[in-house]
Amino acid sequence: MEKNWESILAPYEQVVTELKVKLRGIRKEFREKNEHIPIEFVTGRVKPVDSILAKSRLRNIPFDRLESEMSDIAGLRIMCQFVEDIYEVVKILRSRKDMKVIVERDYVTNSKQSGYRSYHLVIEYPIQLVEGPRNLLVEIQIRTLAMNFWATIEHSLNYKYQGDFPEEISNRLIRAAEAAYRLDEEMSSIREEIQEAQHLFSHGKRVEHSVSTNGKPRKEMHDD
Ligand code: 0O2
Ligand code: 0O2
Repeated sequence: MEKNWESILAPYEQVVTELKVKLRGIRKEFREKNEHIPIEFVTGRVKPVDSILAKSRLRNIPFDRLESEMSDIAGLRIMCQFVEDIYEVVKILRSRKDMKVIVERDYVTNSKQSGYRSYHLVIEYPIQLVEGPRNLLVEIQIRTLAMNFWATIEHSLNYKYQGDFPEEISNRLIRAAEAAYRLDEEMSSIREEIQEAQHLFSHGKRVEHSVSTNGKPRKEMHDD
């Protein structure tokens, strides 16, 4: 019988939407406290049906076990400026009462053979549906902008080579991953300087926004 994927995936769409709002909410909390924001931006997606089917064939996951065995049908990605921010975000997520971290994979300190770096969490997230509550698995990938740059390029090259890179290309990718990591290390070493500059910049923007052309204060606005 033909499966109704739209209704199967609807709860996952809801999870992704809810979590995007919550994770972006964390940004807002830090901004309001005028502290360094460990989250630069958040993206999310529900895995496309053809990718779900391909992965279930590859991993031998029967349809009735998709919910319990495919942990990335709902996926969120959190991008950070600094490596240190990744661990701060992990700490924040571990301490939340509205989700439960059940798996952690630290590919930041233990990069994959490909050169891939990122911190992966699998969480259990409860949602409320008309037919009752359900606990769904969600994969959250946390990485720096440099790690994301590398992973995005490598992922698109994967489409061309189907994971079977010529040796020359995979060596170049490994070197590029090392260069991206060195960039992260350099940025971390001048982190305080950068943060101070960002603090001054965002403070300047707020002052600019709160003074209107006639010099009278007006409603405060914030830029992202
Ligand atoms: P915000 O509040 O500015 O982050 P949606 O469901 O509409 O919110 P959509 O269109 O499904 O989001 O896209 P996705 O892939 O979930 O998230 C894209 C968000 O990431 C967009 O934010 C982009 O502006 C942001 N984004 C993507 N690339 C970058 C980047 O390189 N730097 C920054 N700072 N942000 C990036 P929104 O939707 O405008 O919301
Ligand atoms: P997509 O949607 O195309 O990104 P799991 O698949 O979670 O059951 P696994 O394979 O041990 O188990 O998970 P892992 O390695 O923790 O995470 C898999 C996801 O991490 C991948 O999803 C990618 O998004 C990302 N990833 C892992 N290794 C690499 C890599 O070498 N390069 C890039 N660009 N991304 C990587 P999928 O399944 O590929 O799906």
